[in-house]
Amino acid sequence: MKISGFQTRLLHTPADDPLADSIPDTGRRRAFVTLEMTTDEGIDGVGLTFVPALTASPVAGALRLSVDALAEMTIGQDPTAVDGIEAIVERLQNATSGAGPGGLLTMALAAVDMALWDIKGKALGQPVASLLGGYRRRVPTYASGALMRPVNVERLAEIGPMLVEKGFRQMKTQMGAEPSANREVERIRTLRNAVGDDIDLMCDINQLWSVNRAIDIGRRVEDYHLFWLEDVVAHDDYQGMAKVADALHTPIAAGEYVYGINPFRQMIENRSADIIMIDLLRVGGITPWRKVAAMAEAFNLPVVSHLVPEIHIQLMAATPNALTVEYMPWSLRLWQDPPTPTDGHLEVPNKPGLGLTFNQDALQQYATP
Ligand code: SMN
Ligand code: MG
Repeated sequence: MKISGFQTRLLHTPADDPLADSIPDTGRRRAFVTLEMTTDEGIDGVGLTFVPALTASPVAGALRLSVDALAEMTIGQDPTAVDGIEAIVERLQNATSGAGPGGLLTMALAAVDMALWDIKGKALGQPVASLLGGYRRRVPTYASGALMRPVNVERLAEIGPMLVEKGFRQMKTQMGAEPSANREVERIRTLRNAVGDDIDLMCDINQLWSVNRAIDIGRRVEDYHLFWLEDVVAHDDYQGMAKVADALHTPIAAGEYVYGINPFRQMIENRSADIIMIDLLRVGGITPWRKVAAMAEAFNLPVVSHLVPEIHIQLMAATPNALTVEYMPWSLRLWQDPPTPTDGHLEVPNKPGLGLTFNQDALQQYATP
């Protein structure tokens, strides 16, 4: 089998929040780049990447061009060969390493890598989760995106129980933007009281605290038993994060901001985090993702996924030390048949490859020329 062609698209979708049932069109957009690869045997592969920005990013077009450039290099290659995906990805990495390992090229590489695994799965008639080792069918998932910083404390108390009603047993909120430590704690107290003690609550700080503030507020919220506190300080302050992790009982999660494999080594060696969060796009795709997960396993650490649950389900299902899939629904409208949670779990689709088909109407609708 040989890769024979590809098509990319740059899309801008409304920055809405379906889990909170709030679909106000604020005019803000999220930018995605989709990849469809074709082979000489009629098997297609799909890939996806996106620009993590809240407004139309000036570099979204450059991301698409990067996917084009990398996909072009795969023409004539065979992802099912003995010298297959690892070898292809290594060539792409080597060809771009002067412009990497972080940034747009890594995120572009992720889309190509995904499509290669999708093609291999379809060629062999197996879900990617099986190709990666196969561990379980269902993985716990948590609601994300509905309880974020702009949501005020009164709305937190309404939306939390709504998510429980929808079947979620775990959900994530955010701190980091309130004017006082008391007001930060108030958010967690309110949400905990609203959902009760049996729901797992995560909280994301997105690097907004100093080490001292993280220890101070972190101690004050320990009474509310958070499942984890995420990115409490600057993502590359490995020693500062370790100080926070050491000072608190609450597990510290981190990892979504780093690119490639090596920063995870720093994070793990420094004992900065108790839970390793891997972003499929920033790590550079499925091929490096599983290496980070295995590195964490060797240190007895669990891993969690960041964004794109429809693709991460394949990886998380194949990973014994995987804890829970972030159900962030941003990219779901791009697919015909994305997996949806039941009883707080996501299940691997009973289809080969990634088990996903682009919704061609959505691709047309959101395409940016
Ligand atoms: C997050 C990061 C990037 C985009 C959306 C949300 C957040 C998370 O840090 O962990 O979901
Ligand atoms: Mg986060």
